[in-house]
Amino acid sequence: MPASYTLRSKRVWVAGHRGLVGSALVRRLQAEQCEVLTATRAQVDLRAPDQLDRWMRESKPQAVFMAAARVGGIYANDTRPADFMYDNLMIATNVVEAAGRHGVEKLMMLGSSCIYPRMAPQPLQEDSLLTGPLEPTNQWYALAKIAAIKLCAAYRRQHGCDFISAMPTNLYGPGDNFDLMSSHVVPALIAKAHDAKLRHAPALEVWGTGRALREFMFVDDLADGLIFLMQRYSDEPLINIGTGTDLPIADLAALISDVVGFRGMLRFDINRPDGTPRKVMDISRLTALGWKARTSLRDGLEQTYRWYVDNIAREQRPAVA
Ligand code: GFB
Repeated sequence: MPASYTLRSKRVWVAGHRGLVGSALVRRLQAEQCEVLTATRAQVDLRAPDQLDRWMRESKPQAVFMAAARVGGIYANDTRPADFMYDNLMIATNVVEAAGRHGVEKLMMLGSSCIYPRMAPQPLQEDSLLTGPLEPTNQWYALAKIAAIKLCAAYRRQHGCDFISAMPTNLYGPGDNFDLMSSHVVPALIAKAHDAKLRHAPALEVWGTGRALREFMFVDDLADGLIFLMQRYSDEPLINIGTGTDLPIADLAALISDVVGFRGMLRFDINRPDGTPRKVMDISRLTALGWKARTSLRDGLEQTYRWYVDNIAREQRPAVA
């Protein structure tokens, strides 16, 4: 349902402002003539309802982008199920409940394409939610996010809160996490390709078969789309946000090698999991509202690599594959 909500002159809280998505939202909100509110973990632990209640009473946000979450790539999700489930359940529950109690006008919950069943028809439609078993490597994170989406729907129904849920596809960009054991594939391959180039290594190690298919969206495009949805979307069903285009991980690795200037081979480690065989979003609901992503994958990777060289690589010793 198209809606009209303005951020102008509002107090807008970006929960999770230091993360990949939160920092892109803070950048993009500079153009909206609103007051951006942020809270560090030292100020408020979002898992602690009392701390959050106090902060909400003092800060009085009118709109909330719920970008705070414990996130990570396939290895982190698979090996730290308790952290991923507990932290995300607690953070989402507390923020939604506090937003409802303190009269927040509008809240956007952010999820992920991994909430959809592992074998859901592709492209992934919003209606596929809860129609089949989840991907085992990230079911813990996915379940917490599904609970968060349903919580927003429940507050909407019972209390009339204008809480909406947007589901981004796999993301990348400046400010990403480049730690090899907890990162997603794009920052991992950028860091490994850069390191392999400097060491004149013969090969770049890529996890899995290289055949898994993924869609990638540049985080500044995402921030623009989320602000568009905050202003234009007001309904219970979740809404996908992506590019609608995917590619095999092997092709992504070849493209990243080219962007980084690594000329060696790709070596696939099939002892590492592929995860979901394919994840590409059906973006027809979003497109019908009149928004689409602008940055090509190559452009986005070039910007991300430049950010990595300027901000991370200079500070670091060589990465380990
Ligand atoms: O980005 P990624 O960790 O997350 O992995 P998921 C995507 C694909 O890239 C998988 C492969 O098939 C990986 O095996 N890959 C290849 C690599 N080389 C690497 C590497 O060096 N590092 C990493 N990390 N992957 C996550 C979920 O799933 O996606 C989260 O676990 C969340 O819950 C997030 O939904 C968006 O796409 O598999």
